[in-house]
Amino acid sequence: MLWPFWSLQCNILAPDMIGAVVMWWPWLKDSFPHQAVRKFNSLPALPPLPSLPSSVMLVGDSGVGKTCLLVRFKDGAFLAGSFISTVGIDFRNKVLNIDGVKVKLQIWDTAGQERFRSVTHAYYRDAHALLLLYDVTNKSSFENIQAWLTEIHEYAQKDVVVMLLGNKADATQQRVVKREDGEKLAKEFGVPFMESSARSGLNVELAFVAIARELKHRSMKNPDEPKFQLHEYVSRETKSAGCCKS
Ligand SMILES: Nc1nc2c(ncn2[C@@H]2O[C@H](COP(=O)(O)OP(=O)(O)OP(=O)(O)O)[C@@H](O)[C@H]2O)c(=O)[nH]1
Ligand SMILES: [Mg+2]
Repeated sequence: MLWPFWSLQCNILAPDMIGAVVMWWPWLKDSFPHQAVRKFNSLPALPPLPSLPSSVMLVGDSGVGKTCLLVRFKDGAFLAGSFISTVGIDFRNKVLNIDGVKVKLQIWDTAGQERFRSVTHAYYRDAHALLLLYDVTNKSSFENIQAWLTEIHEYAQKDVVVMLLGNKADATQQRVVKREDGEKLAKEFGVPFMESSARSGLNVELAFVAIARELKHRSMKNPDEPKFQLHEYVSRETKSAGCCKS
């Protein structure tokens, strides 16, 4: 008994419904994205990016350019003028965003002078990474690298990340250490290597980014992520930048 009544209602309502949808379609269509945005906005705020604190130490003979390298990285400037040797130890912080992860670098600028060596020794243990510098215009700073590595093995953690930097690559006239010699030494000790210049900025950012990537990879330990190869990354990036010719 209800059937005729229901079919009658459908016949009356259906054309009205279709008409209504057609009439209101522009409004309905436009309102969907707004709804979506409103829903999205009402979601709770995303948690802040994870942050990894990492301690990096700059080591090497006095005058190789440790302080200048740090100032170039932190402030993007070169400390020209008279050389003021670091007394004891100093530090600066810089946060890098590595693939969505904040890597908070605490960078320790050590004094290269012999008389401060005991101060430096006390800080090795807490370092996650070491940037070991020599000066391409100073042969003895290069010859002392082996002694620095011995000291690092004695005082630093076993798994500390070490990278060798031949600094002052801009000083072509005064150069006494060839890039190939730096590469050879680094290969011998199994550490990544690049030449840098605090004056021109060559490879300064890259050196710290490479270290940050390695430290991030070590602490995240994401099994889905392919293993980060610091040596390969450094040689690929330095080659692609065409950086090391001088
Ligand atoms: N041409 C050139 N000069 C540089 C470069 N980096 C540093 N210098 C100069 O080298 C001198 C020593 O630089 P610093 O950064 O103070 O050396 P350091 O290694 O911190 O020395 P200590 O604090 O005594 O251990 C300064 O006169 C700088 O101007 C560079 O990349 N190129
Ligand atoms: Mg210094």
